[in-house]
Amino acid sequence: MNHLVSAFFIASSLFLVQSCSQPPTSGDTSAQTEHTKGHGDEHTASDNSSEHHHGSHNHGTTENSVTTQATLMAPAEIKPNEPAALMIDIQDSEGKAVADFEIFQEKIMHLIVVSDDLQFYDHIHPDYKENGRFQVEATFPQPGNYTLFSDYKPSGQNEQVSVLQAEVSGNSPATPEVDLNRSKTFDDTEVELTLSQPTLKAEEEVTIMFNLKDKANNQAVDDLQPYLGELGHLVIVKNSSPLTRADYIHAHALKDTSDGQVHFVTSFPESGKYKAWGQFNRNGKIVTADFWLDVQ
Ligand SMILES: [Cu+2]
Repeated sequence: MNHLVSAFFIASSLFLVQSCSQPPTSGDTSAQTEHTKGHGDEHTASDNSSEHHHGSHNHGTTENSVTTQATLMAPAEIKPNEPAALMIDIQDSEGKAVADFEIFQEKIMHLIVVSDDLQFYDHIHPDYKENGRFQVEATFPQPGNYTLFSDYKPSGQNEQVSVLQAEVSGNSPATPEVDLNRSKTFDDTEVELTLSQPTLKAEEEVTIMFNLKDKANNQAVDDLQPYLGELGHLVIVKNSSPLTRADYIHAHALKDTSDGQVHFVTSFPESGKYKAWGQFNRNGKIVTADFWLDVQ
């Protein structure tokens, strides 16, 4: 740790008010772009549980919004495929360390790492040290720019998402074309994506359905286990530059679907190309299934 250079990339502070998977009710315009995270029903914070009734929230007046900021410290040079020790400091709007956090979805911080061309995705869990500081080792496969969405919950506050950026040395590879194929194989799992709507439209609620089959027998998988407390997690990032908090969507799986079916309800803030990564736990092995989506 002591030969870390304090290379500050970006400290980003964001208002993340009440998160939910429902579109905001009419009359609420102030927080529309932030309404991109979904909660499972059991994901109920003890401090403000009255706001969590099956996704139908009142967005007007009861929100407990807070501003935090995150600072990323990384080695002066990050090389491709070499583990890099990262530290993330969380501070309040006055620069004071935020020291107390709540565990949510089984972890104290969720860190989503994507390459800015959305080819690479990783979901890792930094350890909390003290005084607002988190540590994690991350490996970046290719040169280029990366964005880190750091998701955490200061005690007694709403979930926060801070956006950090890192650069990996070298020449970044050419970006492959956007592939809108809805049927793909990921190791032993065949995944087919279906949508409740023929066309995805901005600000319209949609159900995104992952249909998982075992490659060996072509049958619906029957070995799904909870992953971070739920049947699956879905992260969606809008293809844009630079990536911001508004480009990040996190949805939780609906309950009680049949074998091999994992469904998510979400909506997209605006039109564009989005990359979606669904993550599922097949008996201890995490399957990450990625698809591009085109939103009109
Ligand atoms: Cu996580």
